[in-house]
Amino acid sequence: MKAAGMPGRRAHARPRTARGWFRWATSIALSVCAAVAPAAAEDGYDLWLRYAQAGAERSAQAPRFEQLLAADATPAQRAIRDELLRGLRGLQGRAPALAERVDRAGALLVGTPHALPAIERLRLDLHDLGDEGYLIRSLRIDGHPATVVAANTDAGALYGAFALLRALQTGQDIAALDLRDAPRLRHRVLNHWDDLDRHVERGYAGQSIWDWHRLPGWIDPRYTDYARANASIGINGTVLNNVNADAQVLTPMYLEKVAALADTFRPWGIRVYLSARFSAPIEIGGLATADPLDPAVRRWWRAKADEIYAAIPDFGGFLVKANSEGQPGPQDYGRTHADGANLLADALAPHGGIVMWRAFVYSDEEPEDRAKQAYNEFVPLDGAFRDNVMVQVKNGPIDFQPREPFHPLFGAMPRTPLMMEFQITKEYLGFSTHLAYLGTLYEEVLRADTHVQGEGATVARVLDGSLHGQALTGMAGVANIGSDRNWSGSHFDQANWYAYGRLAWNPGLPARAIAEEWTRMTFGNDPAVVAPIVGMMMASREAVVDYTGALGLHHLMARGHHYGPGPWVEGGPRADWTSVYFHRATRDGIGFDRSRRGSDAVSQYAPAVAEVFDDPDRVPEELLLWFHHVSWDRPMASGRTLWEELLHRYDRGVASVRAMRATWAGLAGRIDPERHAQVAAFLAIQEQEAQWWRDASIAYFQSISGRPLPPGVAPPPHPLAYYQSLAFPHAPGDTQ
Ligand code: BDP
Repeated sequence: MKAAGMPGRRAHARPRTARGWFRWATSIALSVCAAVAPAAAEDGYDLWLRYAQAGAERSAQAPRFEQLLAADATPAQRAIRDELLRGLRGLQGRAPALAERVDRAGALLVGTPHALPAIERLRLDLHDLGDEGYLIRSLRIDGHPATVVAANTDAGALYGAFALLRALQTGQDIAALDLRDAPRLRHRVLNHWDDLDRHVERGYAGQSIWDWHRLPGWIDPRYTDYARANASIGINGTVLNNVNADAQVLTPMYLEKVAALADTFRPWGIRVYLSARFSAPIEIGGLATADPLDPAVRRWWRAKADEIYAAIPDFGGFLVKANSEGQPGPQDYGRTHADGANLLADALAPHGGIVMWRAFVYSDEEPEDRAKQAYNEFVPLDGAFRDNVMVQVKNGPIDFQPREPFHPLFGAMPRTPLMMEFQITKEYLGFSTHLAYLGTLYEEVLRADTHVQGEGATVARVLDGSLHGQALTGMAGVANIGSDRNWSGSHFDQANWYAYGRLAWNPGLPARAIAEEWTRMTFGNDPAVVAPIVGMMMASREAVVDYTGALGLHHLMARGHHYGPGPWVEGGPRADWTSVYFHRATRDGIGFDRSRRGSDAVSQYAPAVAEVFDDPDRVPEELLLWFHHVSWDRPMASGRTLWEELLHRYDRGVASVRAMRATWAGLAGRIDPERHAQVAAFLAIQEQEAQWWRDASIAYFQSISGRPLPPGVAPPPHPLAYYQSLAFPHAPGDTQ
């Protein structure tokens, strides 16, 4: 990522000729414009690491770093030093001088006591910072004001360096710093759903960034920028390939490519992991079975792990999707998920690797209620997994819908480390064209109270291990990264990558604070820009919930590609892949009865939660139709009937998008034209599609409810059949 230079710093020599005068005057005029206008030609590649805007805004009196003391003996140390030089050059207008000792005001010391004697001499208390924490402190050294970023490891120093740059970028006062921070979760990983042919399942940002064909010979510089961006938000692991895995990635030819990526990421504290296909021993190993209890299968995985670690000594481990959506798994041999996970765990254990075994499972038989399956299959296995296994659980019991209750497995497996799986890519929230800030979704889930041990047993506390004393902790985010120049397909989708990383580091961070941080780093510190953008972001996810189906409705999207509305979807291979299975709308009412009188999914939650969810009068209205089948005429808190409330929410959602468009239009001239124009165009698409969701959904639900549209609710412009006839055979991101 290049840091844009400071505008208008060049001295202008006065010309002598008339033509020269004209050119001189024009160049002065242009440089004055450049000094006041927002930076031009922003294509989003620099993400939140632009290192420019805050510098342009900083006053000449602001303290500067004049000297940098940093070790450079290892690739990791050089990465830190170079990032600081790059960042400070952009932010301050000039880079600090590299120095070995402090001899003037404004020294910055970065590193570990071990690597940098100047830090060793400070005798700082680093004992509680662990392997990845850091402290940043303003102090005086030999009478000179200085700043130290210290840690026990290079990784900690790296995170500290990025935290310091963040403080500068967000316009914080750096004269009196005193920060200590360490990650609350140990494994903070991205899950790429990238296929080896560069197709990205549920990817809306172009192709996979992994150019497998040219690896390992060609190391795209983008890989380093990817690692920098991840390190800047604390991500320390990446699963390179799709959970619907191709066994080929475990062959020697691909492992060489994986090793090249691992080498590139290592200085940035990032380990690589791979999705392992459970039937790999058959497909690439020539065995007749993949039975986890078969000795030959066990030997095969051990040898495979040894082979991987010989090439990648810090390989992170395997992610596995087994016995889910047709993927092979231990149940094919009458074994359990624990048998399967432990097979791989045993192979990885001698090398320190872990298994992330997904709980997104459902059996081949049609379930009575798909929401109950993961709990039913996994709770009996609590305590049966090896120490180096984490069970990776999606945030809700169905599938990354715009709103779901928290997954009932959180809190229900006290003897098993559970890892959160969030979706960063917006499969169900408008692909990459809709503006939907997911920080609020993540926050809602992380703060949900499981009540498993009284009040305050939040999902975040299940994850950080404090609730049940787990040492192995983590979070996974399904990446939204692709080959698009702006990485995520849209400028605002970068915020979701950012928010995911910050919450994986500290699940207690407020979504609003993260949105503000990101906005400042991405669009600048002008309060007239920050406040409106943060306002848009904070309201955006609720808008999507409203225009796609509020009040606990879920799984209403079109079949297959999931683009656009499809509340009418029925038939096909499985009932639980249809919309009608989930909304259960009839002439009398709507909603999935998961109460004790229905599927009894409520009983998978702790009693204090179950009691609330079970009662249609107490369950939050946002989840009413998730847990209850109720009459269209049911009175709601607003005084409207349920039918009217649903209509109201559809209209409210569209109105929110319209309001976002107006806010954004008002920012013209304050944002660089390139990014402004693209966001404006995408918001126009979003408004159109929100309207489409609203119209199609109302047309459909009215055909079922038979209720009239109250005054003020516009009838859909087309008959239901029109919406049902729309087809999008090449919508992006579909499964192959
Ligand atoms: C669903 C996606 C599908 C994934 C699946 C999973 O539609 O493409 O393979 O999740 O998480 O949401 O395994």
